[in-house]
Amino acid sequence: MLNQQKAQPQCWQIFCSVVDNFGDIGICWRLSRQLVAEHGIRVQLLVDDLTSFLQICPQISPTLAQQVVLGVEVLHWPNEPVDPLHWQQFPAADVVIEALACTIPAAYQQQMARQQPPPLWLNLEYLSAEQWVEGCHGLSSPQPQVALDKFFFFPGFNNKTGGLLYEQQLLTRLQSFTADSAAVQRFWQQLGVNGSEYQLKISMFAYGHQQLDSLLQQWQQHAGRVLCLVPHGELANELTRQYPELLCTDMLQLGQLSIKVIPFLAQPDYDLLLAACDLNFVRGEDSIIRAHWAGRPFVWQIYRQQQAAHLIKLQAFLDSYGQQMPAALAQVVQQFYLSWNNDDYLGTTWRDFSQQLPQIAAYNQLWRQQLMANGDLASNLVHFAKKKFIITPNFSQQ
Ligand code: TRH
Repeated sequence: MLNQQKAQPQCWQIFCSVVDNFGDIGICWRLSRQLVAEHGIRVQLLVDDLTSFLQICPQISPTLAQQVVLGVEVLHWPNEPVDPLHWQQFPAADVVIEALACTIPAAYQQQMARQQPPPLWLNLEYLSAEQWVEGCHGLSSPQPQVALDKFFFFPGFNNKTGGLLYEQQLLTRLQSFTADSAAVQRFWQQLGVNGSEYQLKISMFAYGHQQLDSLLQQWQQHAGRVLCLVPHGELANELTRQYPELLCTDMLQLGQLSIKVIPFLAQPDYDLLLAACDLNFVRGEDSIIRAHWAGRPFVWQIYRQQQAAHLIKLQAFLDSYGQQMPAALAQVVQQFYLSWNNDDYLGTTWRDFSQQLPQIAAYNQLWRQQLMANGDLASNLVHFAKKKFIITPNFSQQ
């Protein structure tokens, strides 16, 4: 166990349990890096699945119980029941974040309660554009078992929420990348693609679609050449089952459409992919936000929940995103999103949607500006902590 000393800088612990896929660790990893790099905070990221982590961060050694990567102390949080003594010897940080509905161990909660002053306990929630979020953001919830308060911190799309994750230099990095045609060309070459051959380059990160073929058919007949890049994963497997040729060819050619399965990229490279493509299909909570920053048209496949709860979240997002769009454009966008998320036939909606790509791209630039004006989530968290925390000498010096 790492020895923590109560000295500068402030220490934050982020607990991350990987429920499924890469969104949980994707978000926690970005937040951790940013707190270290931009706020000088010492961060311990406790994560229960280092193998998933490795997918988005090649520097991770999945067998190490503790390691430091990009300044973040990464600690394996074992899933099996751990001796309560383990947690009793684990010093609580100044700020403890339970990320994305995970639950920190009871023995550790006791440890937090024993600490004087106790840590600020935050629950970093899932992303939603639903209106109730605004009323709950920042609220405290008493935890009688340890006589501590836990505060809810909600990401979101307006200034009544905690905002969205983005790094201070992100736009500059993306803009200098897209403005440097040699760098873009090198990027495509690394993926084994000649980018200039295609009129429409599409990245396709999705859970799958029962009528994907109706979209692929449209792309095969597109006026110009279309490139569809599919990262390794469930959709790539689905396509390979449908087109076994993908097993032995680098690039599948279907009329105007070329399909290429690409490796799962490290997070910073995935940002570049989103910026280099003309249209990005994204899924889950983290890639949708990265697609926003790329400033290109995007289509969101929301993570499915029981009893279609995700469709309420999707509608809330569409209402918020489309609020300042011309009505006709908002309708086209909404229809395509709904067909994409409901596994509907995509032929007609794609034709309408594709005609609006330039308008969507222009709108997305404004929408991005509006979102960024809410401040980034990491800075908003630090701000929130400063306000809520019984100001310690450490904190006030930051
Ligand atoms: O992987 P996801 O489907 O994760 C999901 C969602 O977050 C969902 O909301 C959550 O409830 C569920 O997990 C448990 O989609 P998401 O959120 O977009 O996360 C993908 C991460 O992978 C994101 O950080 C971007 C990253 N990524 C790469 O780093 N390289 C890649 O090549 C690709 C395609 C993605």
